[in-house]
Amino acid sequence: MTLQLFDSFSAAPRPDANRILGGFLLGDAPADAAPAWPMQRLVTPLLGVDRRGFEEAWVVPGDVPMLAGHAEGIAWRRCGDLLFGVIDLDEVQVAAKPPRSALHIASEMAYARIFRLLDAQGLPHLWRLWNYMADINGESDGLERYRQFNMGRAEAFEHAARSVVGRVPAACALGLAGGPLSIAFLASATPVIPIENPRQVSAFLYPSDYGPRPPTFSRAALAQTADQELVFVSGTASIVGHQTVHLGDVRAQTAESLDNIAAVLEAAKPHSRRGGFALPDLAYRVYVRDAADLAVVREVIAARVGGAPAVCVLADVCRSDLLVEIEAQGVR
Ligand code: 3EB
Repeated sequence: MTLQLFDSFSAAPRPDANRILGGFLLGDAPADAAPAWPMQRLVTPLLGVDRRGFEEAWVVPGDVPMLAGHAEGIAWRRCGDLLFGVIDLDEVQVAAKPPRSALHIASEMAYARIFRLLDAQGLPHLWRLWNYMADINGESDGLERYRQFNMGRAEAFEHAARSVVGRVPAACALGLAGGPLSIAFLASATPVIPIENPRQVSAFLYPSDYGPRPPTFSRAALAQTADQELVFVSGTASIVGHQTVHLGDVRAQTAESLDNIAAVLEAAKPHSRRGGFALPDLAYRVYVRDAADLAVVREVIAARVGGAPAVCVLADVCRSDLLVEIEAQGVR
């Protein structure tokens, strides 16, 4: 099984719908009818391009049967041992049960549903998760909403008897102006190699200064199949140790984030069968808190990644002092 990444900024034509395992649509273009494949929509402006939409999709070979399903708010497709799904959960439909907020409960519920689906499909190994929610830095019930999400996520992992430290998937968690709690996921029958960053405290070991429960993700995941190696670099920000550095300085925050990605790639190298990945080998998604920072962010990234693709969107990063977050993936 080979996985390929399609994106709508490339010159290549979009592959046949029956070969798309799942994907993403970024941008604030009015929505067309939902496609046949699971697609996570990020309704937020694209930055620095003359386009209203950016589509990205994971493409599988045409000769392996595609299975699909839709239940409990999850749309998914499976091809061989790989499954891509999206769950959208409208938290206003979820009742708070003090002291647990609606977002806390919705997060726990969404992950519990994902874990049930993966158990039913016999594909327990999560590779990568993409988490989006409205108003991520907003506070309700005396706690920042990202911290509420972290509580629900950690509880779901525990209820499913999954580890919350060490072997955890790669992920990102961002805020958008509105919309549901939306979680996309890529899972498989085989585990990934989780990679940590020697420059950073593992997020799952963050001290309680950042909330009652630490985030459940690894800094990167290295996936090895018979004929491919894939790397998923989690959302990466200007954090050294466990602290935000370069307060208010978007240029330095961007450079520090890239230093962190480079360090993660370096840490992955000894595990690679193909010599690892370097910064120019990856495709980037960049979350910028303030559109006015775009030019600086793009300049710093371009200087380090060469011509590698990088799509920028407006989004809130999960600490209010972080101005930018960068994630990346690569296939070879
Ligand atoms: C950080 O390093 C920045 O909660 O899933 C990055 C990637 C971040 C994933 C998550 C959060 C998450 O803590 C924030």
